[in-house]
Amino acid sequence: MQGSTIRNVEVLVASPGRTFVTLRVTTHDGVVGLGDATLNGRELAVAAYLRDHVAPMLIGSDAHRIEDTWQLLFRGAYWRRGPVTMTAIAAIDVALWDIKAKVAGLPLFQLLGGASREGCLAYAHATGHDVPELLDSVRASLAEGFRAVRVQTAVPGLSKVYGVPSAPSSGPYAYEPASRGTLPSVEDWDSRAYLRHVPGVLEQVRHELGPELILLHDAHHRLTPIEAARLGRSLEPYDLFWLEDCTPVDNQESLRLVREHTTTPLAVGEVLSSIWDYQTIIREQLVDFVRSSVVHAGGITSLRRILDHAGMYQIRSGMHGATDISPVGQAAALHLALAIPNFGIQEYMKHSATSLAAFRTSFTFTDGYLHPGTEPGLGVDYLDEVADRYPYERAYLPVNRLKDGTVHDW
Ligand code: EZ4
Ligand code: CO
Repeated sequence: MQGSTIRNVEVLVASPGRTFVTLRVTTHDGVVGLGDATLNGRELAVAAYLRDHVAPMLIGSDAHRIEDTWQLLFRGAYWRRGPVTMTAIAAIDVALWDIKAKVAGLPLFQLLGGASREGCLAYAHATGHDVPELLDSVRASLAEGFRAVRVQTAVPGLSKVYGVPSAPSSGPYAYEPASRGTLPSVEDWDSRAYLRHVPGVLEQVRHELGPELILLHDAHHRLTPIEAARLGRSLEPYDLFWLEDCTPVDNQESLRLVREHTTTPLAVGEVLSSIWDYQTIIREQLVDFVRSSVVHAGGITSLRRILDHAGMYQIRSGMHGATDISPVGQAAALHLALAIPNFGIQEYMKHSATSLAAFRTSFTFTDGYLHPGTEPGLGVDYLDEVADRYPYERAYLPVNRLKDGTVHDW
């Protein structure tokens, strides 16, 4: 397979609408594979990791040896795991899957076992400063065909809360947490104010929109385990599909306490990067959904392994799909989501028109369901002539501080 040796590995950094790091692998035969290497707020660390340390190792190697390459980059680095390393490995892994599927002439999901469903149930983001604005935002998503919606709300007394844009929302996709500028923006936090306010909002949303709508909420890593337990219990009457990141997931065992107190389904993992980060959570069945994206958890090769392990415990997928996952990462998620047995739901935060001008995508959204499309490979092209018009601009995720100035989890 001389023609499938890797001729070129390029790291493309651009900010069409927001920053994306895209990896492009080209074989001697001219087959091109794309991978998403975007790590929000720390993009250039992954770009340097790939360009300076990984690319030189891959030139001349066989693009078809996906598993061997994954093992080489994981075990061969000696320094294992962590988001920078695993995002870099993911970008290579996805690009090699893209190449293999293009050589086979098949959409990638066919190489992963073929379709297990007709489409992947997607959820939208809805957001509002108050309940009427939030209801308008949910209704806008429903009008687009969504059957599942994540609801986030402002909290009285807090000037800026995760999931709610600072200016009145100009549509369901106006929210983007990373801000351009020289320094991270500072948001404020008060768990007691949040816990007092959120159950009433969920109650009104459920009451207004009826029992069938699939509702989700993201607590975004801010609560202690006992606060998370209390929130989960107080939200039980409103039948959430999941409560996400109710407490920071660094200590996997902390979810035991939450689990003992509530039947609200739990989702964690958008910040986790390897199967080891899930070891206790999965084995003790402490959550219901795994949130890792293909991009930040080592690619299709390793996320599939995590999800197979999760499937033994009836835990399903809920892959991260915020706008910092590029269209390449989103397509990779959809190929995997269509094929796995234990699919749960797919986050779908649409990219801006500017972003979509730089990436030609072929996945579809119909009646609330996403489908990766049937083009060979991932079905995404990178348009240099568009992306190159948007040079890299630094952007940071915000940081959180309590009233007394203490840094809190964002
Ligand atoms: O804050 O993707 O569920 N989605 C999220 C996201 C994350 C961002 C971080 O880069 O929590 O909005
Ligand atoms: Co989240």
